Amino acid sequence: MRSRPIAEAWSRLEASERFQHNITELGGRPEFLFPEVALERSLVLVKPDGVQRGLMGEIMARLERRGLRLVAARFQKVDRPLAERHYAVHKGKPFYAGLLDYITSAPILAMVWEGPNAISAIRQTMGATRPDEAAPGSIRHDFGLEVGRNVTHASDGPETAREEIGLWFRPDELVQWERSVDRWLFES
Ligand code: DAT
Ligand code: MG
Repeated sequence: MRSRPIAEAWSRLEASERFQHNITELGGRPEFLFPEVALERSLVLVKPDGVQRGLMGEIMARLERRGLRLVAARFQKVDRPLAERHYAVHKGKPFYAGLLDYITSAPILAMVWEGPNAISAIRQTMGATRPDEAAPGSIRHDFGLEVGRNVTHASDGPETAREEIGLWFRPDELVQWERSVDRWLFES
């Protein structure tokens, strides 16, 4: 059952405060408590292959057209320590060394996007990890062939998103803004 007074109080909070509440008090699952107002955030990377192949604009366009809202963006090189922290969960796997070499090999575009159910929506737009298993129409299907050259990264859950956004961006780099079309995209 939806709780309108709580939702109204929630909607009066600044977006940055909402995000704090999302990730701390609500255990990263605000949609259970506030299904009509929760916005999720996800880190998105256009990896070196995507940048080199001129796909940054295409990937941003797909996320924009989906209705997601850009929160932060930075074009940068990735040093080894950042790569190791970002992919710490994969340490020890056979592909780990190659993954670090790949992500540090050339500049990437790091972004944060937000929207209702942004994490699952963005993973869906990216497609499965292996391009040969990604759904037709997804980015990894449409622009990739090999798992080690799969064009993009996106956070895989609320907790991962919180950690990754904190790793790649300072809080003051996250831009809180509204679009006049938001009411046509976000139900409340
Ligand atoms: P995702 O990027 O879809 O979250 P992941 O977190 O399982 O996938 O793996 C991180 C990256 O590591 C993935 O985008 C590509 C690479 N990778 C994963 N599995 C691999 C494998 N079996 N061989 C080579 N690279 C792999
Ligand atoms: Mg992953």
